[in-house]
Amino acid sequence: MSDQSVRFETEGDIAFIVIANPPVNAASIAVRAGLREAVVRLAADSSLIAGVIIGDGKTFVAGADIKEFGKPPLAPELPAVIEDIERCPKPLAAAIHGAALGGGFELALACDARIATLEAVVGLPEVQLGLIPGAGGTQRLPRLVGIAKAIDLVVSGKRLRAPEALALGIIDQIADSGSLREAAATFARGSRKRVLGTLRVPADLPGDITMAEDAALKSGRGREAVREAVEAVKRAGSMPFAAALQEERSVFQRLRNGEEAAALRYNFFAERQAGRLKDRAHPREVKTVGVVGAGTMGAGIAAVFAAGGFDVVLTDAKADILERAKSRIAEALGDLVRGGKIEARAADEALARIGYFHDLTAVATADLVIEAVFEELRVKSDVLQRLGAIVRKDAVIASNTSYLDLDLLAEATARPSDVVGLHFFAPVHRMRLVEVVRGAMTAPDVLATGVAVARAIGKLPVIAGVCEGFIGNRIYAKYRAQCEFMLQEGALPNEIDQAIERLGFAMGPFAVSDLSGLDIAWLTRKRKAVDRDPRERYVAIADRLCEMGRLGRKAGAGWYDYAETTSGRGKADPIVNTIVREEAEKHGPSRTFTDHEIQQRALGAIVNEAALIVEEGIARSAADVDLVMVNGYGFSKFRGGPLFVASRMDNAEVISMIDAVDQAVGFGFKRGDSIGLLNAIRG
Ligand code: 3H9
Repeated sequence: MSDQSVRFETEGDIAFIVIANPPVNAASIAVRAGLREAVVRLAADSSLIAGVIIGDGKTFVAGADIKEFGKPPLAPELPAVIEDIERCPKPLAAAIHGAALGGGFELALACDARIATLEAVVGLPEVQLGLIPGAGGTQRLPRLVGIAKAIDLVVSGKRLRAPEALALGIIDQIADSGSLREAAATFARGSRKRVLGTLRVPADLPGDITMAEDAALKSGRGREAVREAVEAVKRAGSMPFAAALQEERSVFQRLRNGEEAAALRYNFFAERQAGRLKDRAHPREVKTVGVVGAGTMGAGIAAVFAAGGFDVVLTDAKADILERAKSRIAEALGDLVRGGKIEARAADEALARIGYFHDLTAVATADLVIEAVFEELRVKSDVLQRLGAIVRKDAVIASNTSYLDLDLLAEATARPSDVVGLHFFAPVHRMRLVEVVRGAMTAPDVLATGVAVARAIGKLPVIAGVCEGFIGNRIYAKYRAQCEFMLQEGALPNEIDQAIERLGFAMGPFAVSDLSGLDIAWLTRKRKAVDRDPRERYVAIADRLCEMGRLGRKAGAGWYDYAETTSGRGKADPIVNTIVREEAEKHGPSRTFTDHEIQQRALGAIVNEAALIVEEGIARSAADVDLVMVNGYGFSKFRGGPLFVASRMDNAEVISMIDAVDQAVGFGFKRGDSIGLLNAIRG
């Protein structure tokens, strides 16, 4: 072979076509060209009777090379290579270890047999990248499992383990990892050509296809990739194979060039970069996790670590809080079971892994201790000071603070190099994000431990530096303030919330505020009132609501009225609107806002603060900021994140957005290099 991305090896009468394109054997151009050459060679060599396609390294083939997607396609394209494999007169078996995903699985489906190791996974995750399978997956898979099951698999992107794939007839045999090569060779030698395209699609039970279609469209409401995937799979039952393949290809190409696919690709690579450390320090070993404080956050943290296989020691000085934590943890684990995240047995095992103690010294032997006590500097410092003395010298101490100065907290322990921030989001068992906060003194292996444990419990770690609110809460505060300024200029809460939801947030800021309660922010404002510079713009509307006892959903009223709601969504309330108008009159001439104006002001505030955060080194990249907004603040993943959205605008529009924010903030506004930030995304 001209390139070593595909090796051609022979053993007796069998050819081994070995794909060697680290790290994940993506089907890049060199792989496709190499495969094509190998198939020609196999067909032409009369001493060979069959072939095995196998991956070198840790996996079979992870799919098409996603890095090639933003560029014009290069021949030979994967569908053509797959056609060569199907047309090869000699049988080919796919020997699968690791993952056969997307185009990698489609490659295996073109082979005459599939042998996999027990740990191998197969699947078509293209819909999660805003695509449909583009190399025959929508046509070959239904010929093995029927249309209803194929709709489910393609739309969910589910990664099937080998036993499940065997039961569905997707693979033909499971082999030990040590004998995969030989098992596949034996299978290939005994195989006849079995071209899936020539098979009839097995009949589904009446109603099954409609049910699968309804479920798919419900789960992916409004998503073009989902709608197209359903249609493509259904064509396997209504259109000749070759024509359906062509149709699949043209839909794939169109989606590939679309905005959703671009956003999801961006997100895919951002997730893989997040939490990656340059100094390659080894994390400390963690088996037992101590959690101090058994309130909502502490109980949630205990639940996710137990579900992740760690032993957990949960402490709280108050008996009633510890008791309440038991039911909170059971609820969280039950929720994970209902959501299909863990099995019922795993939830029972997790419960058995948690010990409950009143005495703080119970955490003395833990490898990692996370404090999750009340968010107040004095309270947290006091606990951390005691932990510094109690906790083993080689253990890591973490704080779940969401705002406070981690360096001050670390000092309290008298061993600041052992301290890292682990900022979880509520509800802990549902929210993927963990801000791993690096203090000035945090040792590299302590930071690495924070990242490693977050990953081990299935969370997405994003590294943040120390400042008030870290990445997420600092940006959120500026964005929220901007939304309140708009109230003071005449926009109504529901108008702002609706515009913000159309921008991509799952909920607008006032609906969020009602959900979390207005009281904590009110207390903070009162505490900070003495230090406030009178030149700073201040909006008193929330204070007035709090004074009226409108503390949010729990009080039946806040920014909205919840008296008659059954859906959880409040009704716009004339009382609130009157207060807003009164405050707007005091501020100056009030006016109406368009959706677009609201969105620009909100986005401008986010972009500018993100630029400052990246310049200050609090966040490592724009992509990290978007991951935080998507995974911690409900911004739509399908739109990439607020910065990705802004990166699609032209510079003049971005600058006018920031100018509007500047004008609204007035005193104290600091401008970041927004264009530089967005250029990093534009590449
Ligand atoms: C497709 O196939 C379309 C077809 O239907 C049609 C074609 C015509 N391409 O995740 P990791 C990189 S769409 C390029 O940390 P793990 C990744 O960026 C594709 N690069 O490893 C990272 O690079 P770096 C459908 C890829 O062991 C490195 O590999 N396939 C690709 O935790 C390690 O990645 C998928 O959606 C790729 N396809 O997990 C599968 N995949 O080190 C996507 C990975 O420079 N991949 N990279 O940052 C995965 O799910 C996981 O990577 C996998 C390994 C499970 C394979």
